[in-house]
Amino acid sequence: MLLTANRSYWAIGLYQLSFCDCIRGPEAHSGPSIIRSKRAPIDPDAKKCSYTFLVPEQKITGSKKITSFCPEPDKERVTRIDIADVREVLSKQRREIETLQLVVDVDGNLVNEMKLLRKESRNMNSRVTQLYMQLLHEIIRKRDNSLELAQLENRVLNVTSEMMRLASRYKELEGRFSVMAGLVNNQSVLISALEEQCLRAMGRGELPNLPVNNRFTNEIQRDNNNRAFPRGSRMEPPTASPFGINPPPPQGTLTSDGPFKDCYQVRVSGHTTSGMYLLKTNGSERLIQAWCEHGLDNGGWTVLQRRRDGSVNFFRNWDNYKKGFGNIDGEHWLGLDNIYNLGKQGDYKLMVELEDWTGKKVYAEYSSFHLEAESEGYRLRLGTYQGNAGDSLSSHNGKQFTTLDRDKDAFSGNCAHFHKGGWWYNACGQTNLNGVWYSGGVYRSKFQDGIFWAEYGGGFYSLKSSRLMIRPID
Ligand SMILES: [Ca+2]
Repeated sequence: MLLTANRSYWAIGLYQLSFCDCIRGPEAHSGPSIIRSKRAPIDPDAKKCSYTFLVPEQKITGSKKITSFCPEPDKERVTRIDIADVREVLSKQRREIETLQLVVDVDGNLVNEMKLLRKESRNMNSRVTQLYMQLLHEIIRKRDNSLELAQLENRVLNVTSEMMRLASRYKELEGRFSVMAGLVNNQSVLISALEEQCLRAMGRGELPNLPVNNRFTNEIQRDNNNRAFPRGSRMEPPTASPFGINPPPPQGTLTSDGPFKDCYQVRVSGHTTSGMYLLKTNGSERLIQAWCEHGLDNGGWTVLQRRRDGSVNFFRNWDNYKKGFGNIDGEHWLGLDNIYNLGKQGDYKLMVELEDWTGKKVYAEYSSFHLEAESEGYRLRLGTYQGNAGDSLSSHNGKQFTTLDRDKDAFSGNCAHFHKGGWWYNACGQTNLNGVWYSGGVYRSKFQDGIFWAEYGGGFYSLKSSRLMIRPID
């Protein structure tokens, strides 16, 4: 056994032997028996000794005799060397242990670091997975967005092309409308010229066999200055319509007195029957035929405009609106010039009377009313509203008059073209009492061109009848 031990063990064995076995008998050992050699008798003084080790036989039966000779040199010196060796070995082992400890420590740190790195790596993996999913989601979303964008682009393209088509169609219609408006204008001019011609012919007595009666014509006179109406006398040789059509007999008759400055004066003079009367405004030599309404609110109202059956076309030019047109006992427009001259005479108020297709009548009254001169485009000047029709005219207050051939409105186009009338249009406005008369009130046009009063019936309900009337303020 001792033969196979390492060096350190061997050295330790020698150390023990050197202190114990030289003085004790072989019986004290339980391990190998040590027998003092016969050839080296014990001599207490002698430093030299030899021992015989008896090692128990393992495989070989019987004891094995090992003879060892202690070295002759000094026993203590050998022991120091051994101790030094042992110490060196111990020191070396300690260093190795320390080195190993250091290595272990370093390894421990490395392990910890490795663990941290692994943990971080796992976190990173998780984060990368998350980012990947996000990216994937984003890609899918973008693809969806791209699809939506493509669809939207297609729709925009479609709408754009539709818009271009409509714009082109609109341009075409606008061109046609301009042509038609020009035609209407020409016809209006022609009608005016023919009317003038007829009146001149009548003045010269060139029209044969005209019926003679004591009634006025109900046609508004274009140029009353050409005709001498003797003051205080009955009407001049009556005429038929300049166009050869005998009009229905007017409801009112003229009186021998007059002309009057307005219908209020007619009323004050004692006339209580509504009808046509001859007026002559202050400072003007022009005689005006006008309808005086005496059946409403104590009478004395001078009618400026009347609609009731669509018998007169109101889509006319500036000159027509300036001079007036229509039939005094029916639909007519008294003329901007006449209205202006009337308004100059004093303080008037305006009454707007409206009737719907159920026969209901409503009114809007304005506390003051007058027009500015033609140079100001016959600008409308209104007072405050009261009534039960709602106020749809105040928004036109301060506006100039616009016709199909004279655009004074605030709209980029001409409101008269769209509303097919003449009015103090704004852009374009809340009322159009000179628009197209639609039987039943239902429009037959895609334009808002009926006789409407927005506050009563809305913009797409054409009223049955309307009247504009003025009377001096009470
Ligand atoms: Ca305009």
